[in-house]
Order: sequence, then C-alpha cells, then structure tokens
Amino acid sequence: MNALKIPILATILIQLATLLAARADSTSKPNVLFIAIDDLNDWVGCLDGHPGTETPNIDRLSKKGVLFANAHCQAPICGPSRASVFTGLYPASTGIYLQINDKDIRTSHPLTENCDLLPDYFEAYGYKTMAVGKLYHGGDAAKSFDEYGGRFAWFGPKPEKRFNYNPAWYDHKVGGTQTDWGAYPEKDEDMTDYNSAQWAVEKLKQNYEKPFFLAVGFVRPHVPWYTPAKWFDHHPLDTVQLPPYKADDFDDIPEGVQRVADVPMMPTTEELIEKDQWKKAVQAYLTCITWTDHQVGKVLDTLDQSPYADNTIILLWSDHGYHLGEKNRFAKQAIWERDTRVPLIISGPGIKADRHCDKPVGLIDMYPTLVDLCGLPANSKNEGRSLGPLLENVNTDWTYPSITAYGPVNFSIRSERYRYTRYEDGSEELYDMIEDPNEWTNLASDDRFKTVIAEHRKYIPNNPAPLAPKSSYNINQYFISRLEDWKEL
Ligand SMILES: [Ca+2]
Ligand SMILES: [Ca+2]
Repeated sequence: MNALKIPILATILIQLATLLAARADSTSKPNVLFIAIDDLNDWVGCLDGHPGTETPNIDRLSKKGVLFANAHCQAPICGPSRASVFTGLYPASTGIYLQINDKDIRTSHPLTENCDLLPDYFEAYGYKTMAVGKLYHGGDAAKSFDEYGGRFAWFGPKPEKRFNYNPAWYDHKVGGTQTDWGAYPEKDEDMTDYNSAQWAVEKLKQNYEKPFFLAVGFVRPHVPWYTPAKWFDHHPLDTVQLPPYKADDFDDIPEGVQRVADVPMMPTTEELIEKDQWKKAVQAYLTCITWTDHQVGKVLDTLDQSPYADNTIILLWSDHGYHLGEKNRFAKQAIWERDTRVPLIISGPGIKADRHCDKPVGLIDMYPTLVDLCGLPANSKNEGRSLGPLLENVNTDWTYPSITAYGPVNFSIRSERYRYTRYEDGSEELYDMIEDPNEWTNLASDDRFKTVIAEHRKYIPNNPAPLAPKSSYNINQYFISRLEDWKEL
C-alpha cells in the first residue's frame, strides 16, 4: 500500500468506528425527532382533509408508522397549545388558556412553577436535547434545550405593502393580523423554515455520544401565507377547490357561540367572496403546506441516510387547526373540528407501519408516549396518557375523549363519534362527526341525544384553574370583556 493511502485509510477507519460507536450508543435508547408544524390543520393527504393538498413527505411518514386520525389540540391557539404539550398538563390545570406575555412558562402561574418541561425531562435521563425554529410560543426554547439553533426571521421577511388583505380596509375590523397571501420572498434561503430544516439536517449528520432529542419547529402554514413564487406552481388557481361552506350554518347555534368564535381582525368568507379572494387565500395556504412538507422531507431524508435511521422515534404534529372559510372565518381560535383536529404521526423502532387510528387522542398524550417509548420512568405529573397501547393495536378499547379549552369556561369534548361543546353562557353544541363531518346540524336540543350529551358533559372540568396572571388577548372582544372575571374563578 502506498504511503499516501495510509492516512486516508486511517481516517476512514476512525469515521467507521465513530459511526459504529454512535450506533451502539443510540441503540441503548432510541433517539427522538420531534417535528412541530405551526397552524397546520387536517389538510394533509393522509388525513384526507382537503382534496387538493400535496404532502408527499408527511404521507410517506404516515406509511411508516401510526397515523392518529382523530387527534386534537388542548387549546386552539399557539401559546397555550404548546404550553400544554411541553408541560404535559391541561390548560384547566395550569391556567394557560391564552397567549402568555412571558418568556418562561414556569413563571407565568404558580401552578406551573414545578412542572417538568419535556426537554428537561429527557435531559435529566441522559439525552442530548437540541431544537430549532418555533417550539414554545415564547422565547424559552433557548433555556430548556441544550442547544438551540434560533428562529431566524420568525414568520419570515415581509414585503413593504400587503398584497391581498388588510383589515384596515374595513371600518368594523378591530386589531391587526398577519393574514395576507402572495409570492414572497424571492429565494427559499430567506425563509425561516428553510434555515430550520438546514440546521436540523446538519445536526443529523453529526455523531453523538448520548441519545438525542431533536425538535424542529416549522412556522408555515402560519400567516402570512407567503412563499417564493415557484411553490405556487404546485397549486394552479384553476385546480384549487374550496372547502364546504353553508351560508345559513349559524342559524342553529346560539349567539354566544358566534361571539366566542368571532376574531374581528380576521377575514370572513363573505368578505373574500366579495373581493374574489377566497380561492387565492386557499391556494396560498395549500402552497404553504406544500412548502413545509418539502422542508419536512429534507429532514426525514437525512435521517433515513444517517446511522440513526433505525433507532429514532419520529413524532410529527401541529399545534392546532385552522378554518379556511368553512364557518365564515379564516382563523384558528374556536373549538370546532377544523380548529382542533391536527396531524399526529408516530413512527420508530417496534412501531407497526401503515396503521390508522380513529380513537380520540390529544397532543397532551405526546409527552407520556415519548417517555414510555424511550423507556424513561413515567412522569407522575403528566396528565395525558401514553398512546403505547394504541401503537400496539389501533383498535384497543379507548374510552378517553380529547378535551379542548378555549378560555377557562368554554370546553369541547371529542369522543370517537361526537363533538360536544359547552360555552360560558351555558349554550351547547353537539355534532355527529360521522353523519355530519362539517358540523352543520347542531343536535344539542334534540331529545334523542340527551344521554350522549350527559356522557360527554361529565368530562368538562369542574374546577378549571383561573386564568394565568400574564395572559393576554387583544383581538377578540369577547375575551377582552371577560379577562378580569376569569382571573378569579
Ligand atoms: Ca400555531
Ligand atoms: Ca349549523
């Protein structure tokens, strides 16, 4: 062998040994790849929420594991949904029902002071924790992960002027919104999600002595619905289909329900029909989904090609859903199905491939599930439950509904078949989600469903925690008028 080749051979051997060492370490406990998507509703191919969506990478992941097709957030807004995920506690236990003006969840309420945040729990049991992008709503990711790659340009660069929607055009609109849509910026590299994916890809190419917990938080399809122009080519306007909308849908729901779900700065369907913008808004949301799916694909591909491919649990989720015109609204912040239903996929070593689970589950179940799958001691503070039995058999008896709170006094209970909701003023809704997936016919006053309603009503928390002191809500008149009352429930 010539002398020049010896150092090359040595280098290769060292690399091989490092790779084998990484594999040996990571086989003791599985790694975790935790992919969070912001404001993605059930418009992913595998969930069949919208016929025109294009999500090949998320669909591919669903084929590798278990798709939870009846999974729901615990609060229909970023901050409280994520607070529930990372504390493992219900909003009714922490008082975090709304956005919190605080960078650290633990200092926002006496009830969260002693909680174990998910990454801290993994760190305590020997994991290296890393994160990039949007995980918590506030800025505390840098504190609770060993390594944090940042949030880059947050929701991305913005054009000088809005393209298609400005609440200031309407006299009756209150507050500001980032809701707008169009082709912007020019380059993928200027997008936050591009940089987050890139950071995660680099991390997956490195060697680790400990098992890792890598969290990647993508910000699209959160508003503004901007992506570079080429991504709009995936959804030509003439192919875009509109979601179902019934103009007289609100005739059978109490006025109080409409008030809770009214976000006055957001566009209404009637407004966008008048401006000929509904289809364009849907096109932009679909485009943002395809954009994010592509970023997810880059991370999944890198994992597949890494030494960690066979020993990493992948968990993909979104923090809540979104309406794109269905209930005369383009918003989150309500407790109908499209606001609460989210993609939730779990794959990994020992998890059966290509399974579809219709049992109701919540994002709150992710924390105890990961602890269970990684063989860590159960955290007795967790209020969710491990989905282990459903990963084993998707038809296992599962009698627990998913509970979503919007403020401390509006709760929605999703069982396998029904959605029951009770609002602050005592008004109610009941929908048969099999017969009526669009929630058009409110059955709450139909005597035939008295027993069903009673069964669901018992899951409404009796003593919800008062609102966390640093809670804020500046865009919904109903919430503004109630905030002070809710601080002393
Ligand atoms: Ca969100
Ligand atoms: Ca209706």
